[in-house]
Amino acid sequence: GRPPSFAAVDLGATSGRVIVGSVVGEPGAERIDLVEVARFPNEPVRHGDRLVWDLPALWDGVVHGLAEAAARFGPLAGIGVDSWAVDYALVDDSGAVLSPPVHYRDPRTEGMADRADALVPPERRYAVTGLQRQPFTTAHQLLAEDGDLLEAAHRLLLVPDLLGARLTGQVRAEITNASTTGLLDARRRTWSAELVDGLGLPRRLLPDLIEPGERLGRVRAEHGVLAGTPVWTVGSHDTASAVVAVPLGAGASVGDGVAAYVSCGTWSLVGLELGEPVLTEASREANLTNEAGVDGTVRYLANVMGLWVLSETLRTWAARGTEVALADALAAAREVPLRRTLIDIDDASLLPPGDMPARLTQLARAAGQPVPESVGEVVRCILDSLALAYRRSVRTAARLAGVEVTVVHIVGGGVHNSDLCHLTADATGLPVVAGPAEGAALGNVLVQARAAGVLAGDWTRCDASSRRPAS
Ligand code: LRH
Repeated sequence: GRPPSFAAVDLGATSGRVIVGSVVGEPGAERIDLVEVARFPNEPVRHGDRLVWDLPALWDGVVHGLAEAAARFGPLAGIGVDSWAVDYALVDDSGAVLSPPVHYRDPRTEGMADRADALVPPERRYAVTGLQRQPFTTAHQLLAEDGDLLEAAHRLLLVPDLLGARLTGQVRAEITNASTTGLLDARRRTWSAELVDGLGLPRRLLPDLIEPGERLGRVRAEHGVLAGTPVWTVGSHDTASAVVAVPLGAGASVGDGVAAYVSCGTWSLVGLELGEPVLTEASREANLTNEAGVDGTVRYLANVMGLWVLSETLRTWAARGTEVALADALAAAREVPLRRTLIDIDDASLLPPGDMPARLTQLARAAGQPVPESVGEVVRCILDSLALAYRRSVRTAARLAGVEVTVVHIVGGGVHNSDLCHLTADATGLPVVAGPAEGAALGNVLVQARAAGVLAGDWTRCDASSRRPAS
């Protein structure tokens, strides 16, 4: 018969994909074949004075992609949904969306982290959630939310939970993504009533939590060819699914240490997989985050500004009439001396959309570095500064977790940028293993296939206990 096939819906900040993973081969020696059946742009739109996600377009891309998946590989053994973190829709008690999800790069969160601090001290919030300080954290977005809307809202649904609810009618909060809200207790993996109350947020907004690897429900009859297909919970935070796909065990062959990863896309998420969160003050000061992973693991990592800086630079140039292809930009950078200009790529000024080269110039000036002028110089500056940030993040995470890192895995679209992979090896002084490129989709499929009993039931994410921080 046909091999069991699972559809992974993987939504990134610039595009969405439906990828089918089929489990082929003998039991015990299975292989997953991935086929991309649909890819659609994810372009934020203006809604009043807000930058929001185009939910109807995303939904359309998802259902068409799933229909295509069913036509080519059906009947599907399952569907799983992952997306970027933190953003949500507020829904009423009939499930209707009250307003489009606001983009995490919208400036409405300005000052909200400070407001949250005034309600619950940052030390306390970190001790409970282990979450990095970022303007866009869900809790901070909620503090900027329209009061009437909040009052009218019955539930808050993060993007993958919203799609899961539309497909199945089941309303849950998948825990890996829930951990990016700033409202989850990192040790107990439950909502923190203390923080929800302390920040003045209505408890009713938060759905019951669910771990990855459960059956959320079956697709409702109204969805035609997909009706009845099981929907499995996966690491619905794309980074959680990407980390599932990192061959972390391969680190053992490179020495006694552990493997670090760079999940490289719009953002570069740089860090370790641990068995326990690191909730110390030193960790808070380093702004490392502890996010909930699959199988009770912890993603201990830093958000590095990522390829966003490069794509927004290319977009700025194109908007000015100077279209530069990525390949040409990278080629130009190769002609410029290494580390000509190093800036702090994680500077908060680089977060919003807008003129990126101008901001890079400002940062270079402020740092007393040569201002990058040509295409090659600007791209050189971005790549070198990214690699430097990877080094800093790998080292800091290792030090604070009390482990030695002996290999770095790069997964996600960034693996196609071989310049960046080589620079990462040079900067960290460690071997770099690149791939898979579709990490989130692969991790999504792996968790579904295990939940469905298609991959051996005793397969676990990793031996998390061996990655416990030294105490
Ligand atoms: C990457 C990502 C990252 C979050 C950010 C908002 O896509 O999910 O892990 O911090 O988007």
